[in-house]
Amino acid sequence: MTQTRTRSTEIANAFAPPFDGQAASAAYRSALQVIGAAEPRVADAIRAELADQRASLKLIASENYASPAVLLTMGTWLSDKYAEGTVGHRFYAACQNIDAVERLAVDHARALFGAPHAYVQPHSGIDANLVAFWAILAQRIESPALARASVKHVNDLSDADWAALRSALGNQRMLGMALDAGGHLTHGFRPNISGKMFHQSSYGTDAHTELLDYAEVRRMAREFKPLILIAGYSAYPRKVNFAVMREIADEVGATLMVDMAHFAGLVAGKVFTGDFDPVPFAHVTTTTTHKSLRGPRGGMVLCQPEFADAVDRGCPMVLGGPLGQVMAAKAVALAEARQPEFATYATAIADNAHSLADGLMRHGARLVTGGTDNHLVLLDVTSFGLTGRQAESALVESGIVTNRNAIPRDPNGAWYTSGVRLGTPALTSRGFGADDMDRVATLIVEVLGDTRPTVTADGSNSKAKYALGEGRAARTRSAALELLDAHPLYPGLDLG
Ligand code: DSN
Repeated sequence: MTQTRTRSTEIANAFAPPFDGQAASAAYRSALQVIGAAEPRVADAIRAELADQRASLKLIASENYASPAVLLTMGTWLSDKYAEGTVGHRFYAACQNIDAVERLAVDHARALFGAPHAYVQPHSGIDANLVAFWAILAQRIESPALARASVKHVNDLSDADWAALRSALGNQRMLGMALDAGGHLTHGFRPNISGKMFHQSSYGTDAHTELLDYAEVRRMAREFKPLILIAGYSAYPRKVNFAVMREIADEVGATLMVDMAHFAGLVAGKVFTGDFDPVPFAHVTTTTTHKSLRGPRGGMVLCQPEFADAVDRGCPMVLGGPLGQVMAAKAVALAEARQPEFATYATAIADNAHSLADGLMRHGARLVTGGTDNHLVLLDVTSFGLTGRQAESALVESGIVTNRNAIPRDPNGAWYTSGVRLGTPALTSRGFGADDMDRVATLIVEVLGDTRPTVTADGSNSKAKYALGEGRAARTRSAALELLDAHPLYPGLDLG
């Protein structure tokens, strides 16, 4: 009886977990009442964020919409507990409930990805990468140094041996994908801590095809001899063959680390299988949990057994206390991703990216690599006479939220850029299909085709200022709203 009543209020689209609209509305109305009594401006911002997200086409490739179950799990007293250490081995008492949720998240992660070991404490992707770097350094540099000195713990090293070890830890090499080819700042670039830790070199993409050139990666790896070969990206629109990357790593004695933050959902949903699934090939795989995986904001590390102990020392080595409420939400999201419907969702993400790419190219737009086989498209906006910054702003003004992004060998640098990155995970969660994405492509081209750079006093084009054609933003916003209304965000959720 109860089940029948619950089902009658469940609202779903084909690509998102169903939820009880009445129950979720009641939960959020009550929560906002309680929050509003303490600081009304925060309650207002929470309400406004839902309204804003409902009213725009979200094409930021790294964002998504987590389910109400995932979101509600984060607003609980699991937040109030300190739980440094690992399941069953805590530095604090009374961690039985944190143990329960962390164990669940770990079990779901291992089963979902077929990973020998999972560590679900990282608070973000950067944290997950730091845990991975230090686990690799601990396993490959620190452990042999302890063995050579015949001691078990760093505290037992002589001052001279400790100084030698610190110097060795700070003198290792990392090879990763170049930023303007789609790599990520945490893969050894100077502004990030990883670039200050490692001597880094990066592989780009082929000048003509803009595709990853494995022969070039191999040549560089042989010459550079990195301790860590990193694969993974945040703006490369293609699959990576991880079997080949592992072969290269093995050949030069490197540890293969894959950062699958962007495409974890495609791995979980079996869009990327065989040589394109990183988990069996990488020694260590890192991810965020909030992008295509559609979980709470956070990170995670998967690894082969030889790195498990070192990875589990992530907190307190590089992380602050684990967030019990977020680990619990990771368990919920991973349980959702283990449902067969998640594979349907993941397939739709990739199909939608194809449709978006085809639509853009049909209108004459140039895409980096000429297309996509994952969840993102990198649009070169130079043919519209715009910088990435102008394109990003004109699109946002028209109700289409994207982010500017460098393209390979970008003439406009990393701030203004010459590209816009578009991703389909979020709109797919709303139930958008291939035809809808084709319509979105048309809207994007209409806006960019109707945007002109402002001419500055010296007669050159501004890189930031622009003008949109009369009425363009309003027309596109209204066309976008038609699409958005047909695919409501959190249907049945009414804040009152
Ligand atoms: N911020 C994420 C992205 O947008 O790709 C990665 O850090």
